[in-house]
Amino acid sequence: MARERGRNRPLELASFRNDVVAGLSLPQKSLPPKYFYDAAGSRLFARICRLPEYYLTRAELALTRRHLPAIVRFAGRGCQLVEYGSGEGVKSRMLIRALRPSVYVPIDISEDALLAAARGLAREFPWLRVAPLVGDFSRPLDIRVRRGTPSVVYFPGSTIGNLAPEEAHAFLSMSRGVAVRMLVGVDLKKAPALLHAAYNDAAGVTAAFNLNLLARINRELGADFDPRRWRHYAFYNPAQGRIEMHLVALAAQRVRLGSHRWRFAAGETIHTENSYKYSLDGFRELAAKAGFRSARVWTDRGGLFALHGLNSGSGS
Ligand code: SAH
Ligand code: AVI
Repeated sequence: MARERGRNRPLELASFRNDVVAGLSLPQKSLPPKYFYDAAGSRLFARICRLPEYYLTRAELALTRRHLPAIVRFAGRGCQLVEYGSGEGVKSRMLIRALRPSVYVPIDISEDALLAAARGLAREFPWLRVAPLVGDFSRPLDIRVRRGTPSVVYFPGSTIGNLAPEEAHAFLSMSRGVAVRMLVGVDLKKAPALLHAAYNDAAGVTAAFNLNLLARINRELGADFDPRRWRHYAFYNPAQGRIEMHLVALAAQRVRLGSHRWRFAAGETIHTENSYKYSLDGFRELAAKAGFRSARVWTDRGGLFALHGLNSGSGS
């Protein structure tokens, strides 16, 4: 298994610290969702995917299984497959088996989860060249693909929904430099009650995932958040078309990180994640603005989730 490490720990820690300090200094305190995914956060996310309320993973797996021959015809067997936010690689397996890519480049910010998944795939598919890349897809990455073989970007899970529309636009524009075709998994707009349940599961796993962010800031940056004094809060914001996740201070408190101090009033929140939901046309419009033509779209029988097949506007 070829391996590229795009990481430099002291630099990574410095940007984590800078992002936390900047986010907690805003009028609406906020933290970037990419920091959910340390080893503990990735394990919690894997549990979220198996929750009865979290329909997203099951719906996307079902639609991929159902439309696999058409998806493979669209992507093209033997392509170079680049996957952003690959995580555990549950959906990747199905695609790899059917597509037989010449190389598979999974990219993820969560090093432990990425390398464990890459090792598992390399064992399961001995014929496959797996070239994992630890990195942040919100920045330009040095992705080594060969000229002459079409590259296909796979971005499942509705991770694109965690980007604000302008960030999603920037991401798609950047991907045009890598891919002739894209397969993007997108959660669809639906009844708010279903969305609410998916982000407020009865077992409290999503709450633990959200609260782990404070524990991670303590562990890695030496802050003194008391996670017991915070509560998970997630709701659908219909005007913005997104689920918002926050952490609510249960009482007035102060938090310290090195020389930085923040006061929190009782009930004040830290905004930790957005999860945008798109109509089919809403996503097509976003893709078109970034220069992609929507060629195909596949949905599950319940109409919960969509997989968009996009062509880069160059007609390749
Ligand atoms: N694709 C999987 C996992 C989705 S969870 C699925 O469909 O189930 C989102 C994944 O994206 C996680 O593995 C997380 O570590 C990764 N991720 C989140 N933000 C990232 C970023 N900025 N750069 C790279 N990976 C990121
Ligand atoms: C990774 N991402 C698409 C998930 C989502 O649904 O927005 C992250 C998540 N947050 C809470 N539950 C799951």
